[in-house]
Amino acid sequence: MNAMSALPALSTLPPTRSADLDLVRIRAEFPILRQKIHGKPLVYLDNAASVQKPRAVIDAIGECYGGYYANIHRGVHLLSERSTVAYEGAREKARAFLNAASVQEIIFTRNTTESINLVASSFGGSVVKAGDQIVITGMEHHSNIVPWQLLCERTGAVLKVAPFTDAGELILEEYERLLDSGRVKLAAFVHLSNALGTINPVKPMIDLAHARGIPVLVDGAQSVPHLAVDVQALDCDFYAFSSHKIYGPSGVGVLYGKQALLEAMPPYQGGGDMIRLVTFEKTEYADLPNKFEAGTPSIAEVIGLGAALDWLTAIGLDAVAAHEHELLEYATARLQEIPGLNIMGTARDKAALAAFTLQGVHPHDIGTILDREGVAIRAGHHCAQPVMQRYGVPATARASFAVYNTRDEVDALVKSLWKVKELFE
Ligand code: C6P
Repeated sequence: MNAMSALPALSTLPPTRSADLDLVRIRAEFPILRQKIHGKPLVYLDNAASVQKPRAVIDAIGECYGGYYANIHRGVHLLSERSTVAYEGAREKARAFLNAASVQEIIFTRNTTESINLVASSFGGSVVKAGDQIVITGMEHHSNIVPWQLLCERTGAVLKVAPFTDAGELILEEYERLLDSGRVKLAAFVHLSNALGTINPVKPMIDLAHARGIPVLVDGAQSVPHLAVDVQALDCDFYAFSSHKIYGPSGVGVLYGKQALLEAMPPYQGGGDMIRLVTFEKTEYADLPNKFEAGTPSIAEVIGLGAALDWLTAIGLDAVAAHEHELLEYATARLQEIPGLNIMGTARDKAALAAFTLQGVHPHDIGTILDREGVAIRAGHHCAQPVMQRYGVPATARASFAVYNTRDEVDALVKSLWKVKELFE
């Protein structure tokens, strides 16, 4: 019996059912989803890498460039004023989205990576000394490893890594033990792992650090599109995310930081817009948030992020989370029907992504064959090589879900994987 003849019947469950979402309407808002790839309907399951953009975001960017674009904060003319109002309006939307106390706590950067580098360079550079320690976890993206390694190289500090279980769950006692050294200057960890899907217990992790006077940075690159985040309730000191993973354009990131910390930190980069007064002898820096936004920012893209946050808020993150959880459960059950398929990351608290290996098939081959079926997934180490090393694999295939994905698409993924099996048997 070959693999195809073993193909189980496709789902008898309603294909686009979701508790609270009108998926037909939501999907219609994404022009890119209408196309065919290699003659097959596009099934886009690479959302953890970057998610597609709804019409509202595409239009907001077009309206800016087509209607009122000019540089911000500088001009006395009307277009500059209008662009400035829209740009600062997006800052208020980001503040409200994270429930930050003030817009002064919202810094626009290029992406999560730059947000973390800003903290490593500015906070780390001024606070961390030789012999100090930074605590991260074993499931970090390279963006939350390498900036700290660079800081350690510059200062003589030491990076400490809290381990996780085979299921992909952080070992909280080990994390706590690392915090107890008396030398930890910052704990920096991922909210939602891009390689495993694990949702970390960030609130207890923050509280454990704060009980020892240690500030915390949370890498929220993957969490913000899937979970409601309230930085005041979490009480984190820094929170970083990228616009392109939350239905907004690329080229924009957000760094939330508590005002007192940001005020005490030196600028990250020097240039225009971050100053109050410049002489050749001395420069006085601008107030927050401008102190950390040197040079002309990604104006239209920041405005596009504002539109994305409005769009997602209107749908409601609770409804998004419920729908995606349903998809995850369905996808997990269907994937487990495939012999030789091993899901990596089975944490009890897990978001809608499935990373897996298939016995005898390299993940890149899986990705390439799936592409011919119109199914876009990511194959590789997902910029989380230590996670691959932890499991002794070079790479995984990863299907990651967004609000617009359907059970039909899970079925298409599973059907294509049976084809992969057939080709390799
Ligand atoms: N992960 C993925 O396919 P940037 O590139 O700066 O927007 O985001 C970096 C980043 C930081 N932390 C986490 C947890 C991430 O998942 C990412 C980006 C993508 O998984 C691209 S490697």
